[in-house]
Amino acid sequence: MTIAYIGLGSNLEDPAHQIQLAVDAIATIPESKINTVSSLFFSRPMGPQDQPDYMNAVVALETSLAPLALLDALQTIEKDAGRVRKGERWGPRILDLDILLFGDDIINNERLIVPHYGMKEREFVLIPLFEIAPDLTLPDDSKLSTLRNNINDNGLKIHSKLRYA
Ligand code: PH2
Ligand code: MG
Ligand code: MG
Repeated sequence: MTIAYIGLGSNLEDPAHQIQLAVDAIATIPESKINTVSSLFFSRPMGPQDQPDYMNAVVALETSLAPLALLDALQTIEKDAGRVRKGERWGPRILDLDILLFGDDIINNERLIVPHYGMKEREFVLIPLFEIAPDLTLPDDSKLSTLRNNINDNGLKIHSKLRYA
C-alpha cells in the first residue's frame, strides 16, 4: 500500500459541488481507500486572471494501484465530470485531479511526472496538504512545514468541510 496525495481543483459549474462529487468518486477507486480529506479552500486563480476563482482540496488515498492505473482512474473521473481539454495553459476547468505525491516515488514518463512539478510554489496545494499531513517530507528531503511557512497565502481561505466515507 502506498499513500498518494491528490490535488483537486475546479473553477466552473459550481466548483464546491464538483469537488464534493470528485471526493465521492475517488472513494470508489478500486484497491484504494481514502485516508484523509482536507478542508475545501477558496483560492485565487494562478495563471490567466480573467477566469473564475477556484475551489481546491487535497485527498490522501491509500492505494495498491500502480501510479499509471491511478492516473487512469483519475482521468476517467475528470472526463465523467464533463472536462474538455482546451489548449489554454492554466485555463478554467470543471475538474482537475493531479497526483501530487505517490509515496516517495519519483516518476518521470510521458504521462506522469511525480512529485507534481508545481506543487512547491502553489499555496492552494501546500496549505491543504499541510492541513492533513503536517509532518510530511518530500522525496527531495524538503520539509512540507518549511515550504508552507514560506509561501504567501494569496488570499487562500477555508470555505467549508468536505464529506467522505
Ligand atoms: N489550477 C490550474 C491553474 N490555476 N489556480 C488555482 N487557484 N487553483 C488551481 O487548482 C489552478 C489554478 C491548472 O491546473
Ligand atoms: Mg493542475
Ligand atoms: Mg491536471
